[in-house]
Amino acid sequence: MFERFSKNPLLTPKDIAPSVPHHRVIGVFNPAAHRINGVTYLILRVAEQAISSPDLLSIPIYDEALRGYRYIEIAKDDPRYDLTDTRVVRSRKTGRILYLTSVSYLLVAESTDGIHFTVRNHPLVDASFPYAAFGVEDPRLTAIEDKLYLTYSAVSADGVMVGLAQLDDTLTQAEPLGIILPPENKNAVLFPERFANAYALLHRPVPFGLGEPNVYLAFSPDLVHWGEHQVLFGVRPGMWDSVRIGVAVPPLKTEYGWLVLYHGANDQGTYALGAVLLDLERPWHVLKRTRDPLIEPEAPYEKQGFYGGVVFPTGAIMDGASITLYYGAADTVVAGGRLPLKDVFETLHALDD
Ligand code: MAN
Repeated sequence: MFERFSKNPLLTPKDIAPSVPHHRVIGVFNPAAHRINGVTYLILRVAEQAISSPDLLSIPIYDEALRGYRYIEIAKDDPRYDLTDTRVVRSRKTGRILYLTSVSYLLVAESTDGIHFTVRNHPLVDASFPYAAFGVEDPRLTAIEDKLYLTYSAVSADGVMVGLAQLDDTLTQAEPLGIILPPENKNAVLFPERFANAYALLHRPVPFGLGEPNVYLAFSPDLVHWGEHQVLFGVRPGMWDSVRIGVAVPPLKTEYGWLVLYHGANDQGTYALGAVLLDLERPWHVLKRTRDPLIEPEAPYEKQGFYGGVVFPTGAIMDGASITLYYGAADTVVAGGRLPLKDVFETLHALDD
């Protein structure tokens, strides 16, 4: 049912100049999306690695005193480290993540046809933001009462947490409003409307001991202080979304309810897309959920890349009868396509069905 754009991938690392000369861009992916007055904006996640000798990994970490990066060098054959997941450096002893292998920042691109994008030169949000020395990742953009808000993952030695920023109309300035959820939490999206005056957010904490990574709903009087946390939906053992889930794009208002697209991963690390439907007035009521993936990695650029087997939508624009989706493929490129609403509703099942 998902119709990929024939021009895919829309953006690749070759389209982006590195932010410093001795870095190379290894990925442009997981973009937030928004359309104002016929212009489609994407806020791209750009990932860079430091160029180093082939037997070394040189890890960029933002240093406030330097107002730039410092580098930690790791020999690729050092037995203390496990480098099997291309995205992270793990301790062999504890299995825990010590560093990321790349640093990410956010860059704006714009287009009048939604397909051909011009990329700006200056990062909108980068590792100099609070708690982001390891980088800024996976932005989501929501317009609420004509103001633009960006949620993103801030990554540092303290963990992965949710940051909030307000953007101006031209997407040239990001004003940090603070860390709104502590580690580990990711994939936070704001609803475009308030409920009885309260702002609403979906987010995905990762419990360390007991519990699974469930999607939560929370409310706030001011966008900064969040409470009334409640579990909405979780992983499904034995299914394509058995290991991890997270909301993909801000909730889409439809006549049947809030359509919430979410990504899920199985034990093979394959990322696909599903959906739940929430009640319009009482979004804590999950009405329906899809059984099989709406989109899964099929195209070569989704199957192969820095981290293959990933479709990761982060931007959506309602286009009449279909949703235009922008997504990261294989943690390497930006792709897009159209998902007809009718097909999505046909695959949503009542929860007790
Ligand atoms: C996971 C992946 C990476 C990401 C880190 C930190 O390992 O999603 O792409 O960089 O988490 O958020």
